[in-house]
Amino acid sequence: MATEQSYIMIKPDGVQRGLVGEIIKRFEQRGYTLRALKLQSVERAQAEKHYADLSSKPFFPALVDYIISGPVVAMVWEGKGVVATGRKIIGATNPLASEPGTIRGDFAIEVGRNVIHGSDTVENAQKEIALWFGESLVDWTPAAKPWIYE
Ligand code: YYY
Ligand code: MG
Repeated sequence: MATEQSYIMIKPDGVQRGLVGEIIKRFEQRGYTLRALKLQSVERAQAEKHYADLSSKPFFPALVDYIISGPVVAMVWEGKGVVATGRKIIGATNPLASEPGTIRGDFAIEVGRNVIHGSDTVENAQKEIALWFGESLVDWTPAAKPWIYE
């Protein structure tokens, strides 16, 4: 049975613009299982760790300032193919290149205000989940599981 997990985070613009419910709905309705969720302010050091791979990029300081500019909603979603499918649900990094029907394609215009983060590989998802949640995921079995998986 699938246990793949992705770290999904609604960025401060998504929270400020009232998109939390809409974004959660898209993962929930697809059939993915919510394993952890919290609204939190982000320390600069935490944002820098999360985006450590991008620390040499010219946009890194602005990216960190953006992520710490207001509360974020941190989540772990689980299910078959959730990392790659989550990226499809989210859309391309630059919202102008994101297809309509994706979260960024429906709700964003600029790359520096692209509403949501999603892990890009299973390995990075595990690192990000450890960074944001440690071991504190909720273990539960959705009643709908046999209606989503054969
Ligand atoms: O995984 P994803 O969020 O789609 O893109 P990344 O290449 O990992 O970059 C992380 C984050 O950095 C992106 O969501 C917005 C920001 N960013 C930027 O501000 N300008 C760029 N040219 C590229 C990325
Ligand atoms: Mg990324």
